[in-house]
Amino acid sequence: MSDRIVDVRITPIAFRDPPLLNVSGVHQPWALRSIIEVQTESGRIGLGESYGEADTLADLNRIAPALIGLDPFALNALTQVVYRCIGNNPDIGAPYPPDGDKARASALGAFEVAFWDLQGQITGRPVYELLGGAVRSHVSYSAYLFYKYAKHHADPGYATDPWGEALTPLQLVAQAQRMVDRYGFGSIKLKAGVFEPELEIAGLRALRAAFPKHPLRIDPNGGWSVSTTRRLMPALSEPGLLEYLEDPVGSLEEMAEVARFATMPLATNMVTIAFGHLPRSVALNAVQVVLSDHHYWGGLRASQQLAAMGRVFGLGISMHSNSHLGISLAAMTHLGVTLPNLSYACDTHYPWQEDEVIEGGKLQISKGQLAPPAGPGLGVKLDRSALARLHNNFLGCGIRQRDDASEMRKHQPGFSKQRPRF
Ligand code: GKR
Ligand code: MG
Repeated sequence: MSDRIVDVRITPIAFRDPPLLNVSGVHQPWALRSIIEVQTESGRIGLGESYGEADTLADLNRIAPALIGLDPFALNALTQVVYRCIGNNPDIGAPYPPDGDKARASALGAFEVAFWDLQGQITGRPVYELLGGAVRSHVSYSAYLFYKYAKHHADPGYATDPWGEALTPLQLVAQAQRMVDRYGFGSIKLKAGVFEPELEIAGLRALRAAFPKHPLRIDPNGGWSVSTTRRLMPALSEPGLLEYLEDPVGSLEEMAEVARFATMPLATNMVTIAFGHLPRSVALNAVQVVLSDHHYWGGLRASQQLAAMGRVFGLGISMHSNSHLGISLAAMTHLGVTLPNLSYACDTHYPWQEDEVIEGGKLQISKGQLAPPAGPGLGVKLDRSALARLHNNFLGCGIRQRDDASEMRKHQPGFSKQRPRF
């Protein structure tokens, strides 16, 4: 039964995002995403969700017309179309150019999820079954803590949020408590690189005291130098403090240097972010845990391949996140239940977003876990009025590129996003 693609729509959206701090600055009041709809001749609509910045939108819109006539089962043809449209290279076996690769892999991931959704609808099967079946019923997610301001700078539409300020260890613990109470998370990640590292380690210790059994991680996003990380290592090595240390430093070579004196595994979503990075990463033993992310590794199939590489080379597999809504979470969860070696709770920004674009509102994480939404495909449907409202936000918000540094300069005029910061 053939049900070919007749229409592809890319709708940019914007939703409210709290003032979360990181090494690059602070989140803007609006986060951008794109909603991808791939429609077949029988009227089925496959969904995807990806980045909403101008460069991604341009790539997706360049590819969209070339998908007309494709069969949603033809994932290799999809790959070739993407490679032809982005980077002018139809050879899917060609070496991975680090610069071009993220753009291609991201575009592929965006459409590939919609193709899987269609395959599921056509066969009456959930996506995880098409991916080989579940090895677990639920995916575990971690409480993703951020230092944060109480409100955005001079944004009358977004005066405060229910999370409040989090700038001190006590406030961090309160944030964690709220996350754990509401969602039952069983592990905790702290986004760091914001304050002097000793202050952030004091935050970790406060979390450890309040949540003695929760595995903890810290992620300064390359905000520390190698020598700072060396200085901090005794404190970070306190027994039972960290399950892994994520991207303390900003390059593969520096991660390799840190790995030589680190007492815990190093994780990354910054230095090993494409298949072409794996050989050197493995040769240098620069990282021991790779954060998968179907949005930029090339989709669900590529993420399974990454997990297989992890098995071959003894790398742990975890999952990275950015601000996102429910189509992404559904895809992450379908994927996550199929990965035998998903050895850590996955990151998600989902609790930070109040808005939703799928029917029925927010998916419910409970006991720190989520099962894939039931039903064929991804198991989620677009809420058309929410889509129109969020698109309207996009048209009016004035943001076209995420820029945490400029946003931070409204709070601290001298802020620069220099890295390493400490
Ligand atoms: O949302 O501020 C943020 C994060 O810092 C995000 O941009 C990172 O991509 O969550 C991510 C990470 O783990 O590095
Ligand atoms: Mg990270």
